[in-house]
Amino acid sequence: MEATIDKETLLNELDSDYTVSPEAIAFYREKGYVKLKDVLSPTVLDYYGSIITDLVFRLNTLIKPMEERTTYERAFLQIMNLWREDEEAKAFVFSKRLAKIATDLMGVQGVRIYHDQALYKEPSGGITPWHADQFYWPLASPNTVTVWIPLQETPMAMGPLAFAEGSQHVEIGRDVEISDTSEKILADELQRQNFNVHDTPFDLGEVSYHAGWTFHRAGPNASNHPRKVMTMIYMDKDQIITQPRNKFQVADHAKWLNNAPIGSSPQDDLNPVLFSY
Ligand SMILES: O=C(O)CCC(=O)C(=O)O
Repeated sequence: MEATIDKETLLNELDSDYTVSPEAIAFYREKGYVKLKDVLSPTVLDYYGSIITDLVFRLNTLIKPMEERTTYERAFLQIMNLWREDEEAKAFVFSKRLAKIATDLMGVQGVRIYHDQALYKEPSGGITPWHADQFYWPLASPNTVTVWIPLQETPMAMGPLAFAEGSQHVEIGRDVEISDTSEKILADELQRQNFNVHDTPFDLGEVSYHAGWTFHRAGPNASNHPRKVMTMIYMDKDQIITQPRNKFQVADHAKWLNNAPIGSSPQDDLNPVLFSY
């Protein structure tokens, strides 16, 4: 007989406290990322993972064969702002547990959601080229962070997320969009400057948080299963919107910030505060 799922217990877990150690906070601030174990239980990942997967396959429009896709299109199926599509996905994305960790790592008073995105690297999916996320965002301060949540154990063969340690502090390649060019330029430059690359598997329940200016990449998915990942991007709740500096930021300003005035803070309807002290 199938065990019944107690939704109350799942929701309680999503809102419960996770204590981030001072060591983890110091590590994040120095290296620009941190990996944390046992953040979500297998039950929560399984339950919300299947809701997210259903949404990904319902909303996905990228159906052309791998060999006809660009490098970016080969990297993953990318479905954004699931929280606005489904109440249960919203409960997951609005997890206070995950938002509080983001708040504590950045040392701010609270965080807003910028947007969420599911990133499903299909079997035979290619690399995610080196890049830094904040290149895409018209936001003033570097207090932005993404939680990367694998919905299954993620061995090296599936393309776990890898980080160039401490790269958030250097202003290299900050004007390059994610592409074969960013992969080449940044791989060369990060190696020339002797950055250590942290590339290890993720256990089930383990998640990473990386800062908006930390360079990161992922290998291809050489397994026979999709690498299912959910992500949420948080920003300091007092973040200020800046004049877009490239065409991607113009698009982000319209899509994720509702064209809120330059110089103002993001607005509550599209970018609600998910945790605040
Ligand atoms: O999942 C991936 O392969 C890339 C993820 C990423 O770039 C991000 O979450 O910022």
